[in-house]
Amino acid sequence: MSMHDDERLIRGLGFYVQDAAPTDALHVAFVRSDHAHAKVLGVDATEALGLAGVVAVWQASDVAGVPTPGVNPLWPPAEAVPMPLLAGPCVDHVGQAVAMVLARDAKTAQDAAALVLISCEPLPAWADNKPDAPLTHQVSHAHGQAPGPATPGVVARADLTVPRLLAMAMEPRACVAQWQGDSQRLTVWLGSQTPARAQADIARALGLALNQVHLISPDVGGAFGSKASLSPEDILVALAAHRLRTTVQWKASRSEEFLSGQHGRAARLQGQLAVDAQGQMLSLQAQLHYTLGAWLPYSALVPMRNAARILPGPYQVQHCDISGQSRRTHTAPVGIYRGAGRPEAALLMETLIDKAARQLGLDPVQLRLRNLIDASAMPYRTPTGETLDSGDFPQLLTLACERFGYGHERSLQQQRRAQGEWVGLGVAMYVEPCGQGWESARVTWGVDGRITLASGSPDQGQGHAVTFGHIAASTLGVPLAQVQVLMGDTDLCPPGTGALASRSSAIGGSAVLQACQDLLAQRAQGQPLPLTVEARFDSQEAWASGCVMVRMSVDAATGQPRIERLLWVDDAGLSLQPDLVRDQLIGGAAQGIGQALMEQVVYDGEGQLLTGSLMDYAVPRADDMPPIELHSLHTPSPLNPLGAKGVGEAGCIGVPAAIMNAARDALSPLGEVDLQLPLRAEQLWFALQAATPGDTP
Ligand code: SMO
Repeated sequence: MSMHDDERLIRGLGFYVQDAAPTDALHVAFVRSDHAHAKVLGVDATEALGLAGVVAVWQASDVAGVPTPGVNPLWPPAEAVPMPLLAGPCVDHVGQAVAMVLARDAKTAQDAAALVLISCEPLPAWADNKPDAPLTHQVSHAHGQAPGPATPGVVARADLTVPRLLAMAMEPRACVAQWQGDSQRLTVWLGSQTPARAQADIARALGLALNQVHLISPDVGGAFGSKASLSPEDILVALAAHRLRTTVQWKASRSEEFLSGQHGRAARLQGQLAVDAQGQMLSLQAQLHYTLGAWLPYSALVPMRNAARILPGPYQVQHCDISGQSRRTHTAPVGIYRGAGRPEAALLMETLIDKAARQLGLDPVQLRLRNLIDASAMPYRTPTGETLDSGDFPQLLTLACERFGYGHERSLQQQRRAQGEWVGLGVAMYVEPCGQGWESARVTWGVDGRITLASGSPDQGQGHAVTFGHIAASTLGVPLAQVQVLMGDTDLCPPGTGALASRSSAIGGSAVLQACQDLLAQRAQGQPLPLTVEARFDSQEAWASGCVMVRMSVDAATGQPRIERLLWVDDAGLSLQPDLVRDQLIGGAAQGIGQALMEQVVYDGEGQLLTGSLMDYAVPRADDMPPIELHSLHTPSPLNPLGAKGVGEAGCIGVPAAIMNAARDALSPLGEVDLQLPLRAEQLWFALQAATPGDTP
């Protein structure tokens, strides 16, 4: 990983796993299940093995007993759900790998895969939102005294479905593994957010010592949570290279990402918010239902846990009763995806607040202002037991209103409604817990004056290699060009947590700072070069926050929604590289807009995937993006020396909730309209048809 990456990447000079073209590699093709749930009666590879160039066809019995990675041990699931490398005795989702073909070239591997015969006996299957599916994990948070039934005020209720999504990294999964006979080591090229954990998981699966696995995560074309843990396919590629003492290569197609890549979200959120006649939030109750896939990636339980603990957001709520359940389905695995539960929390809370405001006849901004936690209350202990380290929520909202011209926008809305237009304003506030745990840095000051900085947190396009380089250069007082940044290589970098959950700048950056300060101190004491210092920075969670405001119109004839304005005030603490922060916010907003308006992975009731390609799954394009007006606050986090918080997930958290509120506000002349994400034209058009002839916006 070098500095000044944008130009290199844009010019096509990046090096991705798919660019690795080892000579004499065996190529892999997977035979995948057509059934969502079935007993595998037999796998017949006779014909496939007869094809010239086919080296092996593996099925479940060939990989039985291989240790596979488990889930995060902090939260053990109620039932053990092992990751299957190849399906057997049952297949548990459409697209699950049942057999693996190894051949001399990719085309032969694919041709042979088509010749493998699988016989199955179908079993009952189910997909998302089955209330009695096996319960794998649950949490509950109860706090405070529920208000009596006689308390005057309103109770807002919401029942929201959060679509299943695909992270849609530009680069599908790929893995190359090469056995080095002379050193008895396996080199694995894999796009990964967590190289150290991937190295450990592969070593354990293969029965190798940790240092016998060299994991290289080169340039990565997007990850967003979906590359935070290994796929069965990755382990199989490594296993084959080790067993056959050769080089093995696999590249997923886009369709394979839909079939067996990690999905995200897939939740149903039920909540009710009681607010007294003065607009004080009294009670928040919620039941969060999360779907898990056929097996559990390392962080599979995180989205539900996050949504439950974050739900009250930046508001003071006297009484909370929140429960969450995660249940298993016959679908591709569901894991973390940009936001990991935070978007669901914001969507439910912000929808409830707007509904309560309409019931009270109170402006939604006013209702929020009456309930926001004050900056003077920081650090603030939330009713779900979290500690907000810092933030100034009233100032966020006030600044957003000022820059948006909120009062003026409301009068424009009135004017346009009078002319028959459907126009809505949506507000959403959010918190983004980030920077949790630890990260490492190793910094070497060479005799030639050059600085080599190695971090445990790799870069998948966020650009934090540049941020880290700047921290080193400014701390050590050397030109940036003299700093080399190494990431994503377990031979060159110290073990670390990795780049996920918006943590790299806050803790990875702080580790770099700490190592550089130590280095400087040693140099001041006259220690001779070369000097190397390693640091580990450990932290409690820092809480970023923000406020998004949207103006949306809905075409009366077609239902087509149009985001006319999107203004956003984000507080990610002290900003280290404003350009990179801006780019992260805009990228996150694009994904948030996709979630709000168009993206949805759909299974039918029997677990058949109906959206298996980009023909069926819409992602936002450049012309779907509105101009985004960005403003920021910089409330420093007291938890790290950079005062930094996270920024990576913010767009997916605040933007969909604000868009949802804008759409509901636009249609509010029709009464309370039940809307669900994604807000496609069809749904809005149908809602408009409910208008009686006399109704006007
Ligand atoms: S969803 Mo993120 O990469 O923790």
